[in-house]
This record gives sequence, structure tokens and C-alpha cells, in this order.
Amino acid sequence: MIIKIVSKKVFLPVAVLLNTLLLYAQVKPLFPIPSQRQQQHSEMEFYMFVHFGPNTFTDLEWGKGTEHEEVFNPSELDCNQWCRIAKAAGAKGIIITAKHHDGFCLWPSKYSTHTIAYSKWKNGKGDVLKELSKACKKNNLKFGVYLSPWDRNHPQYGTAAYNNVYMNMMKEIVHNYGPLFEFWWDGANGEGPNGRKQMYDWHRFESTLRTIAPNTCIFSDIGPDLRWVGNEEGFAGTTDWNLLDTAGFTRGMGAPSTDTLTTGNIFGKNWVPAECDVSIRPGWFYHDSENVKVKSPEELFELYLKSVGRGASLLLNVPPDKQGLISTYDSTALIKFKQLRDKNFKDNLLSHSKIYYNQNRVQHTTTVLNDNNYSSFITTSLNDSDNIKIDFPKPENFNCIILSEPLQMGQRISSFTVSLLNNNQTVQQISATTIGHKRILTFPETVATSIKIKVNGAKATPLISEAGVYRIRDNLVEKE
Ligand code: FUL
Repeated sequence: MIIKIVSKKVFLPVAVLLNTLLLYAQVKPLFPIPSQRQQQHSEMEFYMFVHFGPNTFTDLEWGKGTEHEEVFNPSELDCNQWCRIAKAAGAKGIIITAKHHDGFCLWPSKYSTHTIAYSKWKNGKGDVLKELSKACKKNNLKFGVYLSPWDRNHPQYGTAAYNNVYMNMMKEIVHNYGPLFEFWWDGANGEGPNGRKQMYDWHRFESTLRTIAPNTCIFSDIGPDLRWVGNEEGFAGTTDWNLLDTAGFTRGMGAPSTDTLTTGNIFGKNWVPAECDVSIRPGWFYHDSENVKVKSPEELFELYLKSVGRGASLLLNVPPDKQGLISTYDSTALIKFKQLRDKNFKDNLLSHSKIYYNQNRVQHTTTVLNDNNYSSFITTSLNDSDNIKIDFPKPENFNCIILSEPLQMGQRISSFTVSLLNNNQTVQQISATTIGHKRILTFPETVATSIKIKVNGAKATPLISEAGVYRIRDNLVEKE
């Protein structure tokens, strides 16, 4: 028999594996679940936005579309510098405004005359999308594009022909600069140069993009792959479902209320996670006057807790200046933000603890919760305070707990309580609602010898994939 020739050492892990496989086979996914491209995207967590174009030089936020092409003339543009800073900040990708509302194209599009090809920069031979897509590849960052549908310059805007222009621009970008991890459709929609508004052919845009770039996540107010979080301050709801009901809404013609976008819908029919877009400065574009208003590393850390820490992703805008470089005001804050994350999330107290969970009334120990794998998971039962227990060998002082759900199984948990015990005496309880990809809870420092996690509400068998326990700097604890 095979078992006889298998040594004890080998047999034990095999038995654990079989047991795990059996368990996974028993739990069925709760639909909707993320597509593969969405699943990969959720693990990026934090990536950078770059607003760059004529506004950088005219000191505006919304260009009028009448700006002369020559205003665009960065003296020292260096996309590698942007990438080095993004990388050092721990961002996983960069999304650039290939065209903002003023219609100016940062690549030599064949479908407009308002492009860098008509500027003096590099004698009209420059191509920012080419430089950035190359630099991203070199620095192992993903590349994405924002292409404003609203165009205050294009002569055909407001007519059916503009839909072809927009489609062709999308095709040019995908073919010449792809692969793209994300394509950003801005919801702002005003009048074009003729005072006309555009009726966008969203259906055609979407089906075309899906065909030519099937692995690209499409962002808009209502998805299909990522939704706007309902504010530009960079925070998701303390309740944040990756689910959204989009039936009855047409892109650009009204979305669910901003409150709904912030929290999602518990029983939403579509998997559309929230993305928190926010700028490191008050404006989206660079303005000298805002150098002193760059967010501090601590403020960025708070944004991280309120976006990634609530199960959403963080798209942080860092606009290059007139030279075409990220200023030291921004880069200093970004690097320190990274140091804060590294330092405060370095020592996971779980690695010095024993984790128990009950299954079919039998207690197991597990390492699944700190295996750094967001797909592996343990099952728990509803309303069972003894179901998951973490024991520390000695009293520990901490103020931060992180939990994750395995998203490929669908988002399930709607309410849970974490109890901190010191020698079997409950000393602190923290209750929250959703978990999703990552939920970071912070609270006043507490000394405890064990932690119990109780799920009070779930749409199906509650599953937990990862956990972490940390002592973060006192002044980083989330303020309401
Ligand atoms: C908004 C735009 O109007 C802003 O200028 C900026 O691009 C922001 C990310 O989206 O809708």
C-alpha cells in the first residue's frame, strides 16, 4: 500500500493537504465573484495616478481646449524618475492622463491635431505614452491609461463621428502601448468646442476594449471592473462591499448615489470593487502654490488605512511639474509613507503565536492565516466566539489587526467582533462590518495574551484567508 512506503514525515503534510483540498471542495463560491483580471488587480492595492498635460503649464485644473500646443514643453521630462519614485513608494503601477478634458493628446494620435506632435517638445517627435510605458516595463510596474471621453477641443465632439475618434484613440493606445492593467473612463461630461454635448456609444467602447484588451480592468463610475468610490478624498466606506447593482444606470447619465458607491450593495449583482482616487496635493495637476500643501507621510498613511484598509484600492495622484519631474516635496512624502508602512507592518505578532480554529468541533492549529497567500483560507462558523483563537506565548502590546477574505470565494462577512483577552479576561472588543480583500482595524494600544474572532453575520459560510497583528505608532491609529 502506498501509505506503507510513505515516510511519516511526508505523510503528514500530504494528509494536511488532502484535508485542505477536501475542505475547499466542500465550500462553494458565493456569486458574484471577481474575474481573473479583477482578482489580480485587487492584489495591487496601491498604484499611482499621473495628471500631466497643458494644465501643468497654464496652472489650470480644467483646460479650455483652446490652449496652443506649444504651451506643452517640459524641459527635463524623465519618466524613469517617475517610475523610480513610484517603485520606491511601493506603488504597483502608474496610470497617466493620456488626454484630459482639454483634448490634448500625450501621444501623436492620428485622430487629432491637438497633440504633442504639434508642440515644440522634442520638435514634435516626442511621445510621453511611449516613454512611460517603456519606463514602467523597465521598472517592473504596470501601466494604465486615463482617456477623458469629454473633449473640449475636438471639432467632431458632439457628433456621432466623435465616437469613432474615441474608439480609434483607444485602439491606438492599446496596440502601441499595451498591455494595460487599467483603462480609466472619467465621468465628467461637459460641452465641446461647438457648445454641444456628446452622446457616448458606451456599448461599443466597452465591447471593443474587451475584445482588444481582455485583461485590462475598465474603471468608470459604475464599472464594469472597478467603480468610483463616490468621493475624491480617498476613502472607502467602513462598510465596503465589492458588489454593486448597475442595472438601470447608464454610464455618464447618472450613477447610484455617492453613498452607495462608497459602500457598495450587500446583495449587488455585479462584482465591481471600489477604487479610491485622491491627489497628494489639493489639485490634480501641478501648481507651484501647492508645494507647501503636499500631504504628509502620516496623512498618506491615514489614506491607506481608509482605502486599502477598508478593502478598496488606492490610486494616489502625484503630478509632475513643468520640468516633467516629480518634485522633491512629493517624493519625500512618498518615500516616508513607504517607510511608515514598512516599519509599522514589519513584525506580524502572528508569527510568534499559535492559531487555533474549530472545524466539525475538532480544534486544529493552522498557519494558513499568515502564509501570505490570499487564496488559501480556513472556514469559521457564525456566532461562535471560540472558533478562531490566537494565543501569544507572552502578553503582547498591540493596536492593529488585519483580516482578509479569499475573494475568489465571493465576499461573505457582514459583521464580526474581535475580542482581546488578557489571561482569559476580555479587555477590549472591536466590532466592524465588511472585510473583503483587506480590513485594517486600529484601536488604542492594549496588552493581551489572546485574540478571539467571532463572525456575527455572513451571507454564506464565513472564510478567512489572512490575518495580521501589529503594534503601530500611536499617532497612526485611525482617527474617525
Ligand atoms: C475628475 C476630473 O474632472 C478631474 O480633473 C480629475 O481628472 C479626476 C481624477 O477626475 O472627474
